[in-house]
Amino acid sequence: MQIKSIEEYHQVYQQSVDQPEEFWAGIADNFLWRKKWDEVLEWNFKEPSIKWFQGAKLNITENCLDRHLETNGDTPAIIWEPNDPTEDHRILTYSQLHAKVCQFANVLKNNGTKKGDRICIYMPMVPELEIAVLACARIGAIHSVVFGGFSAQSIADRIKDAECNIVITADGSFRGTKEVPLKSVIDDALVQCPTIKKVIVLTRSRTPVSMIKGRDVWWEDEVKKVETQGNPDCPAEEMDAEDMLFILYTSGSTGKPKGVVHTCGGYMVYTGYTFTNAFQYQPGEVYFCTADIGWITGHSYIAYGPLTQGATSVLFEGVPTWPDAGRLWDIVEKHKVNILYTAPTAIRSLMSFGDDVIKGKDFSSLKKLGSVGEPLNEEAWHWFDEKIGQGKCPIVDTWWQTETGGFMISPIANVTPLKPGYATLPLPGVQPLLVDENGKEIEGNGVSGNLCIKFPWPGMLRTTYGDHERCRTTYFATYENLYFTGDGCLRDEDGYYRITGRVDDVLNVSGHRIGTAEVENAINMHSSVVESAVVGYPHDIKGQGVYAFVVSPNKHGDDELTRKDIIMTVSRIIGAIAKPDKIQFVSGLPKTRSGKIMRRILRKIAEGDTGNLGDTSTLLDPAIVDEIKEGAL
Ligand code: 6R9
Repeated sequence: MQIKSIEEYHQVYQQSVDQPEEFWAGIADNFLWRKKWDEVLEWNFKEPSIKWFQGAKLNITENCLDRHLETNGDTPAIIWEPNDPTEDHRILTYSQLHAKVCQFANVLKNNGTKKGDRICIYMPMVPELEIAVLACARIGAIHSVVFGGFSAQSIADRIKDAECNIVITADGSFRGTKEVPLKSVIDDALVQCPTIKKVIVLTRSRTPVSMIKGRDVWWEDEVKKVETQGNPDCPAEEMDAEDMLFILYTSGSTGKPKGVVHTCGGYMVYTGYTFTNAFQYQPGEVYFCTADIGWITGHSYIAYGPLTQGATSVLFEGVPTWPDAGRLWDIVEKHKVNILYTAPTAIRSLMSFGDDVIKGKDFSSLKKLGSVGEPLNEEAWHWFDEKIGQGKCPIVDTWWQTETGGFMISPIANVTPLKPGYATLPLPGVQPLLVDENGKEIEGNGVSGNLCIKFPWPGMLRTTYGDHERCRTTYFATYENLYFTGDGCLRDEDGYYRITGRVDDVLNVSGHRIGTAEVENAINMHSSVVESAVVGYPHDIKGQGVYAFVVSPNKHGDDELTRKDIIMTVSRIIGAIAKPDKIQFVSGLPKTRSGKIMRRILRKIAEGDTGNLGDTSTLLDPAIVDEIKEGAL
């Protein structure tokens, strides 16, 4: 599947556009199918209805595990590095991972799980998280992983939306010096979730927990039961290519996160194909993706993609800044990492600690670097290239989304000539285009517009769980017959793509997608808030920070306290990742006569660009703008 030269890239790219079905059938031939497809693709972007490899039968875990056993059973699949560097690391070979996945799949069966059930996973970054994910896939249960930083309320919303019946969690998790009581957060969430019949709890932190009789069981006890049953194997459930594999919730412009649905066949083909190409993975290489499995990057490029290719991955439980800001570099040195895939926010943060923390570290094992989540600014690009890559590693800046399942626009390591700040060229099989406000294609080079995709690719989302109409209106209704990404984009003179950021009301804070409406809803729940408007502003480390304009009568006159209370409310409702960085109290918001908040103006004020606020004549009360400008933080 690997493309080896830029000439070959151009030739294969053209073929993928001219004969997409032949192209994808060729790629899919590299995977293990119980039965091959009757039809490669059937689609329309109107409904939308997208079906890849119809009629094919498979189980993705046979591709991730079983097919490597004979030749690569002793190859490490996971090298787990714990939060605390003084604790021993763990290695799981493909054979061991296979055995553990089968064992836990039997635990799930013993606890009543059936094909098609939805299972919520809320766990620390330990091998058991990956085992839980794969065990679900093994028996055809649909996982919905919720990132460990989300609040009880966010978990409850996700469990209810997907009508999950089982939760898999741990007593607690370690992140740096912090201990997060995961089980206790789950207990708070479950007060609202009568559909949950079982909670399986892994021992990790020894944080005290309360176990509810009949509902809560320990992971270790359940595994012992399977052992005494003498039932180590678990044959993989045969799945249709278009059966659901998982749901992953992500933020959009509206208040409620949506459950993006991926299916078995296309997602498998797409993550495997993109992983092996972009990183040019070679057998024996050690690959380290610093993302959390709670996000799509972890799903596609810690779990499924690398495993389909028999790769060795480092799984890291902790944070890059503990015990000190040299932790990632220590891991690179300790495990002789060859490919490091991380995020601009981490690069900028580590850069800010200066050269002392990288002095004396051994980066010689590194061959390839990668970045994801937000635009990689040039300063960070050069630092990453020079200080970490020692000027000898290509930087693979991968643009993609939860909805796309895998890389869309990305360099191919050592094949695509690079340009700092650019995701470069679409991978073969991906057909991007830029459109103007009216959906008219902007042709040629040296142009900017809204980024759309005009032809399906196997890894794309199929629906949003329980609400297909929402999928249609969000992605397929803005521009006819196009998938709209929500991103703005520049295509330069050479046809290279540079993503400029979201053009909708979605913020990208430290690479995490946060809907402004979601944060506003949370802020508005606070008793001394009348209304609020949230926008993003440039932030040196996080990329974007959260700036909230809040109308509050503030009866007690203690802004500082109210500010803290509001931040606490947002943490409680959504999770710490959505906390406002700045809160400005205002007596009113700039609104049009029809009552619409003029976010354009607030965005400019938050960015500190108040020189030219544009046309304010349609405002109901133009004076409010001066007040907000004066009080800007
Ligand atoms: C994989 C992931 C998707 C949004 C996307 C865009 C931004 C991701 C990027 C990038 C510039 C890159 N984004 N990768 N922007 N360059 N290489 O991050 O998925 O969490 O769904 O976010 O992230 O704005 O639309 P997700």
